[in-house]
Amino acid sequence: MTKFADIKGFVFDLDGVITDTSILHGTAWHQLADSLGVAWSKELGDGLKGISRMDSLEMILKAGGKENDYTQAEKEKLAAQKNTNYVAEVDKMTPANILPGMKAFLDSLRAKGYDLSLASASKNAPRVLGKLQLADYFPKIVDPATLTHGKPDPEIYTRGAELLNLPPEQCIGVEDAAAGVAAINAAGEVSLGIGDAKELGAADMVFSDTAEVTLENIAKKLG
Ligand code: B16
Ligand code: MG
Repeated sequence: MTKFADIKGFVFDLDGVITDTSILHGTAWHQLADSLGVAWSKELGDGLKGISRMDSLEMILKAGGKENDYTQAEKEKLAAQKNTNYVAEVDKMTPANILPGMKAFLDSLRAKGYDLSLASASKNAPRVLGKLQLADYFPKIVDPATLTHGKPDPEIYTRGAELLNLPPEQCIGVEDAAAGVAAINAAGEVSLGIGDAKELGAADMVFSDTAEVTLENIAKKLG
């Protein structure tokens, strides 16, 4: 098991970790599901966390038994419609939308010389970081458009460690979604989950809230 002293870098998820765009994603998908006549549920919304835009649409259509009702071109139009609604909300974001403690945590990582990269499935990640005024912290962003597989496949976290030129076992991956924790584990990194310990039970360590994520607390858990 990796010791705290072995850790040299952090690979971050964005949505649900640095800011709560998961609510905005959920609202925009909920709107689309309503317009398609697909019944919405909390479980359906939670299952979309960390899942790419097109895979999310597929999951919604499947939940409503409509997976064969649309052509690829029509699906792309639906996904674009959701994205237009989502981006309109993102553009209202400010640094006040950074989750509790996360700015201080990023500052402490920088001060201690840890290297950072971003492993978000979101094609809107650079835009979101800009709105939060955090773009400077993340010059190294995995481009999700270049990936073959989405989370829970390890690819995005493997690439996140490669951007840092670090072996995966020297990196901590930070996630709010079960699919993301599975991706971190499969990439061979140390997984830090933020959220419900039951939902994120596969993580090496779980914090119930972003405010608890500090280097001191990580060191305590990792030993
Ligand atoms: P976009 P993460 C993920 O971001 C979201 O959790 C997920 O709900 C969203 O569908 C996905 O990004 C794609 O986002 O439509 O903006 O490209 O959690 O991996 O940072
Ligand atoms: Mg997330």
